[in-house]
Amino acid sequence: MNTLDELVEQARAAFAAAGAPAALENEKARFLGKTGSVTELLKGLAKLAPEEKRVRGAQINAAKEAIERLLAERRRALADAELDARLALESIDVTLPGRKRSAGGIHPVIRTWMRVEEIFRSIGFDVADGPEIETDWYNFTALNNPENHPARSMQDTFYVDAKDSEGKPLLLRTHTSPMQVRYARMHKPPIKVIAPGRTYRVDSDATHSPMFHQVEGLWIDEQISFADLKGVYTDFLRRFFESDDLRVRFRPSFFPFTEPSAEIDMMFTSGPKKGQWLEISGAGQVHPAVVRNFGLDAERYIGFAFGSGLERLTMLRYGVDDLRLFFEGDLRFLQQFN
Ligand code: 2U9
Repeated sequence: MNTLDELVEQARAAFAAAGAPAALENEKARFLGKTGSVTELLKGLAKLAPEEKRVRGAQINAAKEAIERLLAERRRALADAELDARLALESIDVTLPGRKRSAGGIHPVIRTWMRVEEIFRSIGFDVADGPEIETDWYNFTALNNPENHPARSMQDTFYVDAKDSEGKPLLLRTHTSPMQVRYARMHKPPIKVIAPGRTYRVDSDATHSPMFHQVEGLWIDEQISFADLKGVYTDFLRRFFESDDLRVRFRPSFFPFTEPSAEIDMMFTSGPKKGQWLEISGAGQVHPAVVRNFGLDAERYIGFAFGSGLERLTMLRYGVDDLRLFFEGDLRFLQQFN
């Protein structure tokens, strides 16, 4: 083997031994760089006679081209190996299950809200809507709440940093009643309306949330009585809880906006809560002062009202024992309702 062939073989061995692109480029410099062996051989040509120079020059160039080919091959092999290694590392397992984008669901309290609307609409009640930020008059005064009533204090009511046209601070409604006052002032009797919605009170513990939901009802006509209220509410509860023999009783109570007032209790006659009286709502005959605030003659018109917490109705219907579950946003809880 002549020295040029040996040089090519040395380059082949050196390139093969280079395990990474950087090492390969170092080996390239040893053969083809400015002071590399091939370059040195080419420099030596200057000393030769013209004929010898031509023959030797061609031989050296052939060796140089062979080394360049070996270098290109090795570069490609190393690049391929690097790509293979990356592909193996980043490979996608196409047999894995896809990431699901799951559909949202209806919150259990909203489900109750929808159910309550459907039942009351079916017996001729309209559904009122209204603002969550209210004036003092609609939330308290129109509902016969005395000026010094504790519910009006900052400890019980969220006040907003803005005033109404009378200069009184606006507030987050503490019940859905103001919607009914607005409705009653805009409609003529007979009035049959429910007002479901969000309400706010400064209260937060295991059984109270600062934001909760209520549904209230108002029925104003000339010839109605507590018996009508009891009939309507019993029908509602039986349909809501899908229990035809559910029992209902009224107990005396007090609210500023009704006189007389009552607590409504109900009792299941089957199921896990069978035989226990459960407080479910409040009710009463609308106070004459409130009827006058609708712009109506309190001697001619009589009104009945009721109110219930949508969370309470939901807890009893589904057997949920902790109010906080409704507000934590835990999908393990919420998914059970969809
Ligand atoms: C007007 C006049 C009277 C609505 C009523 C109740 C009794 C009542 C509570 C039950 C639990 C609210 O969610 S709760 O804390 N409500 O007990 N609500 S009578 O009376 C009205 C409503 C509107 C114009």
